[in-house]
Amino acid sequence: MELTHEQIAQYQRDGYLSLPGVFAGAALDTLRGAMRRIIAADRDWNFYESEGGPVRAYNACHWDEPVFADLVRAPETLTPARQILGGDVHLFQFKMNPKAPFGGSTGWAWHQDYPRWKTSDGMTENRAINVAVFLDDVTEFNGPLFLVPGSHRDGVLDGEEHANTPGLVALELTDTVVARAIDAGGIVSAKGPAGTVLVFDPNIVHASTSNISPFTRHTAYLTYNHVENRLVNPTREQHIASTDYTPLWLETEVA
Ligand SMILES: O=C(O)CCC(=O)C(=O)O
Repeated sequence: MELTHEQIAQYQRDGYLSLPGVFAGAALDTLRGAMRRIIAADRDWNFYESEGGPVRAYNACHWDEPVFADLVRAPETLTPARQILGGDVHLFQFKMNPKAPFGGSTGWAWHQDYPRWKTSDGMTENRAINVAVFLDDVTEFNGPLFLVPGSHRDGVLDGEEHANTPGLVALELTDTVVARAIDAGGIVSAKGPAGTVLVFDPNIVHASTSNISPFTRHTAYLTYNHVENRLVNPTREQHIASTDYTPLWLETEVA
């Protein structure tokens, strides 16, 4: 799935691009089947909201699920990543975030992704991209991602450590920084039917609230990194920050 020049320019300007209807029909059913198997499995790689609480992130789903391993190499995800990053990429991270109904998940405070990867993993530069695949419909009710358009262009902003969830600490942005960013760019809510693909820059300011609706919300996040952009002092485990720099190829390229 090749992005047009206009779509790439839009991504560079806004820091995100929403592509509804990329997965539909049988392809979407296959992804949702894999989602259900991951949810039902007893996995070592999950993070929990609290001890004995609901899952906050199902990490490294592609290790357990061939369907998700295929998703990493699919034209719908890999091609836009390679186009935007301008070369060969590896998979840095794969996670599926649930938003449990009736407030079961706490949400994500305002943050940027890249500062954590720089601090904890030694990612040299922001030459990475998030490709989100909506596995459920995302509406205004079930905890959509909030994005601040254009905020990625300001680079790394002032943040502070926030350690409420072990292993998933985010560098939370200060209220002043968030207010300034929103004053400049506004806020959008990334909604769309299951099967939507949302690509976004790791420096975009983003957050999400808890989900008080009865409707669940699972989104898979694939983070690709340019193969030249090595992690110089990684401190986290492979299921969170992969140092396997093998370039990814589409199925059709390895045949
Ligand atoms: O899934 C969400 O709502 C937000 C996830 C997020 O911001 C993150 O994992 O960094």
